[in-house]
Amino acid sequence: MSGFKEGFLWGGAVAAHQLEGGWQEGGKGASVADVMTAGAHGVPREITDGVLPGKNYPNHDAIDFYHRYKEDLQLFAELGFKCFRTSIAWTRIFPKGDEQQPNEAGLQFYDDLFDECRKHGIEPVITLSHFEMPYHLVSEYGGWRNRKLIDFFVRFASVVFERYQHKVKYWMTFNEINNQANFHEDFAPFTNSGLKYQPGEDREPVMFQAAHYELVASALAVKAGREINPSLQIGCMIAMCPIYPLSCAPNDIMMAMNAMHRRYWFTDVHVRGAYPQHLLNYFARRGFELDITEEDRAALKQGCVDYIGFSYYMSFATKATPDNPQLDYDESKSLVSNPYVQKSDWGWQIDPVGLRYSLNWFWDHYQLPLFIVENGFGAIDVQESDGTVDDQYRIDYLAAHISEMKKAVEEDGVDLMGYTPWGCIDLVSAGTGEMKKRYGFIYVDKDNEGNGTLNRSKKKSFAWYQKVIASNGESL
Ligand code: P53
Repeated sequence: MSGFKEGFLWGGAVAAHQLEGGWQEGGKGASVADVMTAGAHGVPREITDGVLPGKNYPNHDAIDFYHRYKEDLQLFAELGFKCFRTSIAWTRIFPKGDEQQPNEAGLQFYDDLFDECRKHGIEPVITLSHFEMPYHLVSEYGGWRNRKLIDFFVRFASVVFERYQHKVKYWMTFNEINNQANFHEDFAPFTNSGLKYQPGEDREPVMFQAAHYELVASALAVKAGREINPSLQIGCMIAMCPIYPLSCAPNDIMMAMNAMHRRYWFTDVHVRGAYPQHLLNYFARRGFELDITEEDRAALKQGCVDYIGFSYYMSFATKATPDNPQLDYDESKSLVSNPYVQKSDWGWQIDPVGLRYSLNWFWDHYQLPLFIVENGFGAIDVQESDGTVDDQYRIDYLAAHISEMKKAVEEDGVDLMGYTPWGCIDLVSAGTGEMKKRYGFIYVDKDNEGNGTLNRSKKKSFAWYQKVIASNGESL
């Protein structure tokens, strides 16, 4: 008998900007994703000053889910999905972000989408902000470095909670809010928070300030959602890459502990409604003077999340070095290669056991229900002449991870709500903007340059995942 609970939410996950396309349809405004060009492994996506002629912006058309969602949901229903995780593009509802009134055409699109889900018995699971905030809030307000964004976000959240409260029960506020712990690179600060740094600017306190405003906005949104409808379940969303010590040398252990502190304190604030003391001490040591008011602290306490949603793709490793006596973690410098695991073509360390470890880590720390809202294998798929794709490597990756997730539930007793593998249909990669980095059970005929018919077809993993769901995780 399977240990997954009754009503376990098997499904798949995507995000609006990575699949919808229709970037200017229905009154939609430009988002941060609309000003990012295509990159590749080792070639960062360029963040342009608005939309420039002659550049390749892969999110503009993506896989045209905006027009094809009925066909795609039909395939998800065939897979047996109990739930479907996507996001609401903020720019369809508030095209610039600072309007007083929402855009009805955008609201109608998601009404239709959620009705279509419900028609198939598929529960929508919705992220409010998934790397797609209005670009206007960046160019006019400086992104989340500006406190005004709290009100804009809470207005957006309240409008959609009110509108969809009878169609959507499960929500998350900010996707992978902790990616910005990697603040030395440009991608995470921009996609998480709409931050563009000045040359020479001290980036770290800016990141902490932006994250603080987001955490306050998240808490106020949770509070507003509960007032609108107490049956809503509102969670956070954390990118979990557990950071292992490279060895059992005591300073390697301490280095890994500090690294975990610096990447996962966001969860403490979401769950407990307060900053951990180690972080307050770090702010003091570094002389960061952040705008954190008494009112903010009260808001954080009143908006603790109902569950922890998280992504898991890979684990990290770190070690102490003599030039870093305080064992401070800098994500752009402190990570080392783990000799015990393999890597994907994009250098992501493949570590199924790390998923069991992560589930236990979250459960031990927080005792809140957990939801694996992303997991998957980005790979180059080859379509045979008969249209099939033999993605056995994807089946192997997912089977190994589900098997560890099962141990965490059955043997370790963690409370797990569901599992939604990432990119259940091929879509635009967030990190690189490529189509070539595919995750789906469903192949989409489109290449990096934007050529292709956009036809959908089933990969080998389609029938496999269908059986996994039908057997409640027994048949791997
Ligand atoms: P791509 C970094 C590390 C872990 C997850 O990523 C990440 C990232 C950002 O690239 O992002 C999440 O497409 C994110 C999705 C994204 C997915 O992982 O770079 O929530 O939007 O597509 C996979 O291969």
